[in-house]
Amino acid sequence: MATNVRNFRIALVPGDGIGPEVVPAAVQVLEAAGKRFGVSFEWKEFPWGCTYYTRHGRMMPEDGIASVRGFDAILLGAVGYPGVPDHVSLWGLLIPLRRELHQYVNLRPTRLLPGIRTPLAGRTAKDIDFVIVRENNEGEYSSIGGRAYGGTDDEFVVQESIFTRKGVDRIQRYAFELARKRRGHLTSATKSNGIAVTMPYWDERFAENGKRYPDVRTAQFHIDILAAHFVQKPDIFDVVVASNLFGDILSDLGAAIAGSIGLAPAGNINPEGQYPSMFEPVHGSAPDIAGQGLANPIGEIASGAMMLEHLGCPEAAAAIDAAIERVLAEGKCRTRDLGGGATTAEMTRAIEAIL
Ligand code: GGG
Repeated sequence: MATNVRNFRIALVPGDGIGPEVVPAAVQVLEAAGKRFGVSFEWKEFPWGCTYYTRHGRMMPEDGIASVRGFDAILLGAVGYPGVPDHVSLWGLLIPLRRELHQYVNLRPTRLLPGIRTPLAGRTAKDIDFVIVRENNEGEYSSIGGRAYGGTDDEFVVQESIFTRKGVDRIQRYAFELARKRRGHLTSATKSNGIAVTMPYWDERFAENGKRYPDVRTAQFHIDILAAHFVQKPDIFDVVVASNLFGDILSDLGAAIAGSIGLAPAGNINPEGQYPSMFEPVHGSAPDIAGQGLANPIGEIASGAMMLEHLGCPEAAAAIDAAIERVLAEGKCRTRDLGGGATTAEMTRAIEAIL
């Protein structure tokens, strides 16, 4: 046991569906890693989400953002449940947290782990190892727009995408920096043939920002063929930078080729550290299996490892990742999404036991 214990205050937002099942699993594993590496946690849970909505008519209290603002980080489960429209739940909780805490980078590592079968024939772990850098604060995720002539034959809706110079440059530069630390290759997701204003602008800034990084090799693909390349040649990718919507879609596809969306972690990062960053699995609330103890907790646990890395505890983070890899490589403990019968609790205990 280390002597200099570091303490972190973590806000827990389990949210909806399987969120309240996988967040405690991550806490259990983080506690175990903390004991080994001299890290302690002060957890505070915020019971926000769709159940809160049914009681209070909102997804979180008015001062919700202010109450998590002072924490070192936030660990979130999932958002959304039948009965509350998806756009209401997302725009009432996840999106305000990401935006008001200036978490403008959504980091989504995509890796085929040992012992996990990819649906792509003939591919192994060395072929699937890339990071998606998703713009997280603007782009196609926008509430600017409206409806006119409602209920008539002339009815129409308009929604504006927002691509600011500041927003595009900071996400692209973050991705260039990350590529520099990895294998030195960055792919940009575009659609500048069909989306004729914002995407040519995205491409123009990509070319301009790239001038600062002559050592990083670049590629650029329209999102449609880029999706096909994820399936047909995943080995060409190192870092992929994408707008908010493209990055979201690509990361579910990435998780699928890496064997299961239940395994995929993510970090909503405020790189400047002026606001807490927030960690959450890529998966959603999975109402179909909620409450049955069947959810794979690995996406949440691996998000917890990303949180530790972000907080400056790389050894503890690496130990959690190594424990996950060992359990998966051994192949004895498998949740339903991986073709097995293990429960959330059994998978959590297997990872904790290694730590
Ligand atoms: N684990 C977070 C979660 O519930 N994600 C579901 C989802 O649909 N998120 C939308 C997004 O990431 O933009």
